[in-house]
Amino acid sequence: SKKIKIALLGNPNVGKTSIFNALTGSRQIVANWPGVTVEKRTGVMKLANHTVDVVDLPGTYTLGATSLDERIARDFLINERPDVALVIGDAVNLERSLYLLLQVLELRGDVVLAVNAIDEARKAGFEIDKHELSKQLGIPVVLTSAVTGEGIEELKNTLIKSARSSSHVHYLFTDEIEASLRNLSDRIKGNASLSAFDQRWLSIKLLERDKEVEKLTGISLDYDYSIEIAETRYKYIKRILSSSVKGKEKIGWNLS
Ligand code: GDP
Ligand code: K
Ligand code: MG
Repeated sequence: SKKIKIALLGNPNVGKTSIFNALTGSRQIVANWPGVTVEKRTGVMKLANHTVDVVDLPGTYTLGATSLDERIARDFLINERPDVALVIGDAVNLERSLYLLLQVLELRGDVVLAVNAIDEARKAGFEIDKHELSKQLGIPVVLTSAVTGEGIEELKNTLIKSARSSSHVHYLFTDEIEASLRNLSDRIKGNASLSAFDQRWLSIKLLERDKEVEKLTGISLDYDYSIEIAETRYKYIKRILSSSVKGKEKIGWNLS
């Protein structure tokens, strides 16, 4: 069967490498990303007759490409087009994890969320409803613990099934921002050198005044919607979490 490529990403210290190890076992190579001293871990996951290439991307909070780690993660998603982006979330810091997840969803649709450290969440006394979370986000969600092994087999099966799902837009910005996004998409559409990129994603990045995308598109706006865009994401996350997490008042989650 066809070789599948999966990229792991998530905030720093959420258990990416631990999950990567659980998926690939000893079938892995550690090197550096080209030209930089950031560690690159690649490995192979075996499941039934499938052989899957897995890459452990550097930890990031956003995909803004303002740091080297962010740029490596973002460029990999754009240039290497993995079949699935596996976002590792932290069950005890899910808001922050979802903030990154939404940005991955803006970039590409084939996304799976692993809510890791579910053992710690249970200890802290709250419950995450993975079916509700999955319904709200429109993507598969698996609860995992790299420590107890919970959810690892389910995650492997979910990853194999998820390759080649289709892209969606999962939430909308204000009418004003959506109108700007349509305008920008129209401007970008005519540019053949940008055909490899998702137009909506490029447009969002232009409204956020992303320097890389400004260079890439040759478009630089004289307004900046990055605050409004961040607020929309956070509002959406709050709504999702209020329906899919029980007992979260016990741990006092903080935003940004
Ligand atoms: P990374 O920075 O995202 O690659 O995270 P690591 O895999 O290096 O893990 C960071 C820390 O969290 C380590 O001490 C792990 O042992 C711990 N850890 C990872 N996954 C879990 C988990 O599911 N449950 C618990 N309790 N700890 C975990
Ligand atoms: K941790
Ligand atoms: Mg790591």
